[in-house]
Amino acid sequence: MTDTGEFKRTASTFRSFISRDKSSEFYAESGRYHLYISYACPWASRCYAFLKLKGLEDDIGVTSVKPKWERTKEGEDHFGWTFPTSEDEDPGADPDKLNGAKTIRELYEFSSSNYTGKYTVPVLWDKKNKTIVNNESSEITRMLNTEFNDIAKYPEVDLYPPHLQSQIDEVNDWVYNAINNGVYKCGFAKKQEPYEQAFKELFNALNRCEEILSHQQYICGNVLTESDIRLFVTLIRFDEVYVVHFKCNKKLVREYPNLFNYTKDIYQVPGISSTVNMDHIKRHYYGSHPSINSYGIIPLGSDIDYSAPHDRARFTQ
Ligand SMILES: N[C@@H](CCC(=O)N[C@@H](CS)C(=O)NCC(=O)O)C(=O)O
Repeated sequence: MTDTGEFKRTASTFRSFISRDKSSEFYAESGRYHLYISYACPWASRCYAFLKLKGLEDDIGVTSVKPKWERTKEGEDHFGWTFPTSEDEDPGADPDKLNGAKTIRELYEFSSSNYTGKYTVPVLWDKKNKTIVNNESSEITRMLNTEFNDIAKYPEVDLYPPHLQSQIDEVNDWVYNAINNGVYKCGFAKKQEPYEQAFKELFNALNRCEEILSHQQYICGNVLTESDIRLFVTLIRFDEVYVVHFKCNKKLVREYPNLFNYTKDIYQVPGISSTVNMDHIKRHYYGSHPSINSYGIIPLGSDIDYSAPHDRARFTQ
């Protein structure tokens, strides 16, 4: 939070790269890496979506935390991601079988004794060196896209193809600032003016997407790319959470015909629906931010069926 009441996201700290080059410190081997996620978190979910789209489930394990933040250390005020103690404590959340940690915080503390940053997900973990390799989703997705191609079930899937890279980078830039992070800027603003600024930018950007998606199936053309996954993770949370919890209430995604059908289209790409757990999403946001929802009441609406038919096949005919 800045003095002017704006929400500013801090940069990630662990920034090593896994590589397909055998001589590298973090060589892309099957069974060596593990991805810690929260189904609630859009940044973690985009990594999980890449893992599914590349067919890496048998090579990289995944553990999901409990949705609602809890105290991470006795006697301290910090609240964050925790693991359940058994499989059935909180369906969808898994105990940390790999390291026996009770919290994501412990993984950071194992990896760096003087770590002072936030204890965020996603965490990409190296079992061999018992350390966090990387905790920045935009980098993790790039590694999953290219570096595991010798073992991935779908090496031909390229979500960042060379001929679209500059366009993807350009789209990611405004989508990140105005939409992915824009909803957080609306939700966590502590003053009216930065909220209004973020709100305007958000809806201008959504209008821009709506217009682009009126003449092509995906945001960078007629092929699914990284930019679609990045946009999707915010759109799928929008009507259920951001409209209410983050005061993004100019319009619902389902009032935009192209954006809504596009959200359903991406949801129905094989593998993607299994990365969306709406129960975790709602319980996390409404339950973990007492500063903006002090009683933790979870709104009952809207129960949207994203598996319902959509009209996006019109671009492939
Ligand atoms: N730069 C990170 C951001 C990840 C992030 O902000 N994750 C949030 C959940 S959506 C988190 O774990 N927050 C924990 C906290 O703020 O203490 C990425 O994109 O990977």
